[in-house]
Amino acid sequence: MSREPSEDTAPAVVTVTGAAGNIGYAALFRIASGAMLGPRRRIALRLLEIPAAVRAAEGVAMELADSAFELLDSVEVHDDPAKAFDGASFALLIGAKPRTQGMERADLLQANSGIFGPQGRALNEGAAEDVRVVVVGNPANTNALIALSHAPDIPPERFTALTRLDHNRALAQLAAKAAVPLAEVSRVSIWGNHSSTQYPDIFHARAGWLTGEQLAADRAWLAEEFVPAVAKRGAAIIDARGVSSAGSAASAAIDHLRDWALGRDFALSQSPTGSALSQSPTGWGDDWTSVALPSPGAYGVPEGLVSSFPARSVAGEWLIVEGLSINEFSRARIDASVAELVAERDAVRALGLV
Ligand code: NAX
Repeated sequence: MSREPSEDTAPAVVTVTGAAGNIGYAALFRIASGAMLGPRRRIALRLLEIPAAVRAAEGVAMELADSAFELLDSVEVHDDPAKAFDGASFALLIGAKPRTQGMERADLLQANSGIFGPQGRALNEGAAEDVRVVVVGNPANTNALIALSHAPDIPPERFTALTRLDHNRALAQLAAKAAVPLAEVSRVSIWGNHSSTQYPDIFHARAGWLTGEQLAADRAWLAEEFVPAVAKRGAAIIDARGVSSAGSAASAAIDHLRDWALGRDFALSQSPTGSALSQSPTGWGDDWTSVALPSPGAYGVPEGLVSSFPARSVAGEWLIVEGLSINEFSRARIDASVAELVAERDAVRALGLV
């Protein structure tokens, strides 16, 4: 890594890949408006696209200029990862190769390694020392694994994958079920892969006065309605909109990086209902969020696998919530999702991609 950590007074370099795509378009304006790094941090945006979409990304850059964001220091458009990641403190890796009809998993992983391998190397060479990476492009967990394995000089825990959208979906579903405001729902966990095998765990949750055990008492509802509703919400959105989630995915990526960099105190200070919780030393109270990060071997997840855990960001680092009891219902589902991640990791290993 070539650069010193960025200072608060200097603009933060934020690199967004897939910048002309749906999620990129939904994310960039909010990042430039201060939703991610707060109302005082200036931002230098670097947009990375494939050559065929550079013109479209330049159009997005024109619209960003036309929005006259006071915090927006500069916008550059690149098709070269080395230039796009130079000095980056934040990287949203959104652009990825979608699965097309008839494509095998190995083909998908191979195609994405052609994106996330070089991007990992470019981050390794040029990113700022304090770089934080969130992989959004699917298969997000394994793409993050590929990227970090090409970035030996960056601590692996700086590479994360997005399961905050799944977390937010679970919060919304639970608030609706318990008929309480969303701000009264806490302690939900997403485990495993950002895929249909993911496991949204509510056994430790709270919704208003209801405890996790009370919420989960109806096991048929839990197994047949809640878990699939969260895991398959992406497909339901495609069914309704005709295109995949973009606004909610962008919003979740921004939540993820904001909490990671600034902590929960900051998020709550901006929220209409958060003032009481922000009295706790870390700002999290007894709440947490969900993040896919390289496993330290916690909760039986093999070390190094990029898997989703309940976590809190404290002083700029994600800390996995320790000591949660895992019952049989949860164990079976966590193990199934982790088995899928192991299979993906073994496939990329067999192809020599990590
Ligand atoms: P779009 O197809 O609208 O946009 C993707 C953009 O990435 C395109 O503009 C494309 O030119 C660009 N791109 C492709 N290869 C690139 C490369 N090597 N460097 C830079 N840019 C590149 O897709 P969009 O709807 O924005 O979704 C992006 C990714 O997010 C997909 O992989 C999608 O599956 C994934 N998602 C992940 C979610 C999550 O929670 N982790 C939820 C939403 C979404 O499904």
